[in-house]
Amino acid sequence: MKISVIVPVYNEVATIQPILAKVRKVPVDKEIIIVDGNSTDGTRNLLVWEEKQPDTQVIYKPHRCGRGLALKIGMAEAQGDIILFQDADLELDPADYPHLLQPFDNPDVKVVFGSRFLGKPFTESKSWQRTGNHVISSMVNLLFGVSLTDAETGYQVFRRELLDGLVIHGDEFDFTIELTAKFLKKGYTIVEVPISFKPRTREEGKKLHFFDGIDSLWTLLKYRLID
Ligand SMILES: Nc1nc2c(ncn2[C@@H]2O[C@H](COP(=O)(O)OP(=O)(O)O)[C@@H](O)[C@H]2O)c(=O)[nH]1
Ligand SMILES: [Mg+2]
Repeated sequence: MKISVIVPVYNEVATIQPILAKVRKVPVDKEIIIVDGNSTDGTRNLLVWEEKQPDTQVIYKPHRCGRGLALKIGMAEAQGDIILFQDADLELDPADYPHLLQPFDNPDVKVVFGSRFLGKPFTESKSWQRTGNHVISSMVNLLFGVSLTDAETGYQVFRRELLDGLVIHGDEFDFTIELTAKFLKKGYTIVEVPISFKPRTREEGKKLHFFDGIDSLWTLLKYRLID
């Protein structure tokens, strides 16, 4: 089973090398596809070195492209059996890959999400991001009759064959919830496994904003109603 690890990057000069080192340490057969949305902070100079590695391909976009578009560009190049998205910050830990991949031993499993919140009490985190995630997951559960704990996780892992005929419109952070909605609409069961999570601050480079959460709710309603 080969894994296509797709890495969307925008101005991650401090973390791109450490995260790639962590990805390469995981003992699974994989290809790494990095899509840079025209970084201006020196990330590109580092990517020039990274692409010398035989397992790594870098796509440089000449203009800014959002996280969603970067993922779509990466998926179009993917050759693996399983698609896995890896953000270029250090919030999610590649050491969790074996847990994320284990459910695919069952041929009926098509989609696995890594949940930042599964098995942890809601009171553990008080941030607005945690509350926002809870609101969005609750809305997904209500609209689709499921019981997910982290519908907006970065670790959305799935068989590449699911890309056949799949159209995702969102080019920004709305990509994630649109993908979740479309998997559920197609009737796929999403298996959740717990993952570790180290949230970063805006000062450390976080690019997700409150407004992206509002956008997600709107996107969710839209794709519950239309395709
Ligand atoms: N190509 C590209 N990647 C982006 C863009 N914005 C964010 N990213 C990447 O997407 C990932 C997630 O960004 P982050 O700010 O941590 O958002 P969060 O983890 O969803 O809260 C990181 O690897 C970012 O570098 C963008 O406009 N273009
Ligand atoms: Mg992040």
